[in-house]
Amino acid sequence: MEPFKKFFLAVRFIGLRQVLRTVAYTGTLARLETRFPTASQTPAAKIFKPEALISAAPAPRGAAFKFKHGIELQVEFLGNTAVRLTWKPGELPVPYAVVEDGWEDVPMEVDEGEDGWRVSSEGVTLLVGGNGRLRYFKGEELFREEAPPSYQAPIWRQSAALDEHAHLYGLGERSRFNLRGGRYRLWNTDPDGSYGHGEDPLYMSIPAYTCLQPGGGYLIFYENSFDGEIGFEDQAEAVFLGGALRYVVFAEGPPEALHDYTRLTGRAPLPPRWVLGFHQSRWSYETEAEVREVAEGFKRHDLPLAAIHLDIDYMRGYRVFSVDKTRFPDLKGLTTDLEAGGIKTVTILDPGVKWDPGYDVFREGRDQGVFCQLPDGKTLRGLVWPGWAVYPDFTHPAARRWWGGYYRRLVSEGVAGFWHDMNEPAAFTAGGADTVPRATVHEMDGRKGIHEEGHNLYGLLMNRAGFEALRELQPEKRPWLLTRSGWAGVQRYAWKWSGDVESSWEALRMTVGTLLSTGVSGIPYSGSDIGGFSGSPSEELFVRWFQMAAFTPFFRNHAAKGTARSEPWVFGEPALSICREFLRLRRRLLPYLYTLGWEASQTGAPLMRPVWWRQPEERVLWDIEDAFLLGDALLVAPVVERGATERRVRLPTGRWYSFWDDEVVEGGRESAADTPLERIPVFVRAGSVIPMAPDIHGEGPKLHIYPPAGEGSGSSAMYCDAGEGYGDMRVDRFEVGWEGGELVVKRESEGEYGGTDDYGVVVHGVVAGKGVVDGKGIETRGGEMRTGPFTELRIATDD
Ligand code: MIG
Repeated sequence: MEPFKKFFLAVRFIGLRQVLRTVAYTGTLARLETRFPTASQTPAAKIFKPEALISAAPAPRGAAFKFKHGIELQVEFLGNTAVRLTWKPGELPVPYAVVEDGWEDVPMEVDEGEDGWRVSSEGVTLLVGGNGRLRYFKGEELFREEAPPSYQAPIWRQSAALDEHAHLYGLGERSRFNLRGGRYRLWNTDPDGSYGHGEDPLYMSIPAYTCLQPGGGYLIFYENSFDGEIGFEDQAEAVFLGGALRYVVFAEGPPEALHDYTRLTGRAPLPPRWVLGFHQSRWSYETEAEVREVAEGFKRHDLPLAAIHLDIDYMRGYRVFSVDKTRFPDLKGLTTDLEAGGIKTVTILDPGVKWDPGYDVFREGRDQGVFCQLPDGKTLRGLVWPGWAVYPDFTHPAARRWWGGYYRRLVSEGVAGFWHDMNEPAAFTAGGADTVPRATVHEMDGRKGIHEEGHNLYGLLMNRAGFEALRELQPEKRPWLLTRSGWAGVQRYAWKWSGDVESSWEALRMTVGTLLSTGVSGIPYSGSDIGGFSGSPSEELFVRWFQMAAFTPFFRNHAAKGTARSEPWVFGEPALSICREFLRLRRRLLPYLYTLGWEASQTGAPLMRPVWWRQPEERVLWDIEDAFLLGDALLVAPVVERGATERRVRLPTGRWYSFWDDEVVEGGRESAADTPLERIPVFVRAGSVIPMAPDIHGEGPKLHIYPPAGEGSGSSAMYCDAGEGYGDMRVDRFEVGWEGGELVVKRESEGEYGGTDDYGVVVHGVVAGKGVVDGKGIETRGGEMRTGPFTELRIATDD
């Protein structure tokens, strides 16, 4: 954007006074960076490599090596296929990302061979060369090879060979999926209100990536939160501006590697079930009356709605944890009325606390010494929505407790969930860095550190503070937080939305990749602003975005100030009817989505998965960035082109059914699918059982059965519980297969939750005849039958 235009836009959004402050803060920031340089800005003159091995000795779970120049390497097997390496010098990380360090003992061997030391488990052999070169083998297969790393105090640099076919994915939130050929900064950044394809970095970086390559890939996680960079040009290169060089290599295929990665960094707990419904938001619904009107609109147009979000204008002068009483005179009354209509209220929270001695949150925080300070001991003063503001130091346990204490204020007003924005942390500047000075001091839970290390942890720990507070405040409820920023492990506390994506077709296409990146980085719940954030979408773009979002874990409509209103009815017909259909479909899919949520809590698998997730050996799938799996059963191919009446879809090998008309489509090749405005291509994997809610309330779940091909079989699950709290649960596991012309569904159940004892069964793709439930015949009407709990259901078919 031209600077001139940018200036006027800024004045319009934040006012002239705030724009002038922005100019002032930009100057202050530059001065502070010069006044308090960090070690990485003046690194040591000399670059050291391990060069020669001095000593090697077995150590718990592995071995310890000493090289020249004081360089040390520690190797520890966490599991049979998970090995952790730590190069020093450099401080070890405060283990904010890690929840499980005590893994079971692994049988191991350490011995010296011709080509170096071997440290092996049953699964992996690591070969440590005398010069510090590392080679990783699975059996005979070399799957990773690292050159000796280099240390230029305090900076570590490492490079690893890349197979010419290797594809790389992850690194948190990125504006593309396949990362090959680019370099990516590890520094959480607000891209200034709008971003599209290729923008880097974004709000959430995570130094973990998955490598797919011929012969099998791996996942690597660098437990180092310093500013840094990872690139995948000719080689995989990693740079960290401080700390020890510590990383864990998980030598398995994607689902297993992510399982182990999330064993290390934690998994997302089940959300309250309502969160899986549709959310309506806007910056901002500014008054109570406006919110009521929106809720009314959803009711009038017969559109199911789970939640309304209140953006920053509900606050009094952007003071966090306050409510503007002129615009929201009775928030409690509002949330109570909404709740009566089945709608929850979510409010935004920004970390910046207004510098205002007359404001209790500021005063109390100052008295407790929980705000970030500069190296000279002065409280850091930054600039955000409330004007001059201070930043809680979430790396301080006292700050987390202090901050968490305020959620009670909004919870008692009936607020059901919280939306954490601006937690990169962001600050207003006129170009350049838009955060706090790099030398800002952090408590780091007693270990002390600077912002260069604490920056990427800021969002993670703000979410931790909120999550822990809500657990304590409402022990009978499941906390729900939505965040913009985070780091490894943030999945334990919050869902992630992809921020200020532009309203364009390119951005819609990119968003598939962005959400997939987030998912393979360990965060199972993500979503984007429907229609894009920073712009007013056309009806067609809005509809296409809505249709895709109906299959993403987080399903929310949101847009920037100054854009056209975009509630589904604003566009008139046919958009309204199409949105209604997809809202209903979403509601029907809730049992399936909820089951996937449970799976994520057990295995770490994201709800939205790359199409290669179960078939990573199919190389033609590695480049697909415009389609995704929802669980293993559904494949969604959103329409990301204007005016498209058909699109190409490549299905993984195997049999699939069109979700809309049960047509059989054989995978393993590309085919064309029709894309009239009211549809996007969706396919179901043969052998799946999809639990779906009925269209109308009051009946039990329906099991939609998609028969496997030929001799094949398939297993699926249905998870149920009360949808909130920590009571009983039940999992039904289904096996589907053919036995002599009969379709056989076996069910095993585990857990005490009662809920349903009435199942509808719908058979797709074949003509279903009589059903036999545990030996007793049941009637079939129009391919559907109803049964109580069963162990075995045999269905005669015409096939
Ligand atoms: O500086 O709260 O990404 O969703 O509407 C902008 C106002 C601050 C950025 C978030 C966006 C939100 C907006 N916020």
